Amino acid sequence: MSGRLITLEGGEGAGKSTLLSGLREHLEAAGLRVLCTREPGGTATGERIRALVLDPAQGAMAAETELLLMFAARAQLVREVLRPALAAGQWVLCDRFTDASYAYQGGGRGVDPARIAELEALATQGLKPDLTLLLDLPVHHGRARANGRGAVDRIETEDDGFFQRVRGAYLARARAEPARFRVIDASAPPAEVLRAAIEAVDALRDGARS
Ligand code: Z5A
Repeated sequence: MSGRLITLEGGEGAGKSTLLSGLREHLEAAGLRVLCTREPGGTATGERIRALVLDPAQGAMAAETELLLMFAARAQLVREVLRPALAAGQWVLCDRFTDASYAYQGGGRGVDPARIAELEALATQGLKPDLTLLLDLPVHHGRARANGRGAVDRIETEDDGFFQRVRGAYLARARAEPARFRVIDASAPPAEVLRAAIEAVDALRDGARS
């Protein structure tokens, strides 16, 4: 039996981590084996790449360098964690995946999406999420939430224009693949965001059973 890959996406402060723990509880209560992971990261190699790519002390980084580092971490995660977990029948909740590269490095930094697609083919070996939950909210709203946390990573130092382009790229991807994406209003209270996500996940479970 093969598992399912569910990815959580959105701008900063959208509430992915909050939603992830609620979804995990829901799926485990339904008797499924759940694995939670994140990008960049999720493996020893990936976590070292994360520390490098998000370190504010790193200063300016070429867009291509940033993109390659994201995909280096992803290639490791796919081989070391995602493929084995899915093959063992686990349901994987992943905090960000390839859509984030199209949104941040494509939309935000202006890298040609055709170049990103080439790296996607190499790094993911055709692995696509079964469901992507896009937590959407106005940029200023998400930034206000994230700023409340204190420490700011290297990418969070970008201006509002960057994050508007990120949001636009995410929404364009959701429009292009409506069967895979579920766009959720992330400005709603946490319980409502979780309810909308559970509805989408349960539809996937029903599909998996039939
Ligand atoms: N990145 C990239 O550029 N390219 C790539 O390919 C990949 C990633 C994979 C790390 O991501 C960075 O890497 C990210 C994109 C880039 N950079 N930026 N910016 P990350 O996911 O680790 O970091 P993040 O985007 O900064 O996530 P976050 O700020 O930690 O947000 P979150 O997990 O979505 O939110 P949260 O921690 O659940 O909630 C934030 C706060 O809001 C917290 O106080 C909550 O209690 C509160 N909250 C949550 N939900 C609600 C609702 N519904 N109402 C009110 N308050 C809420």
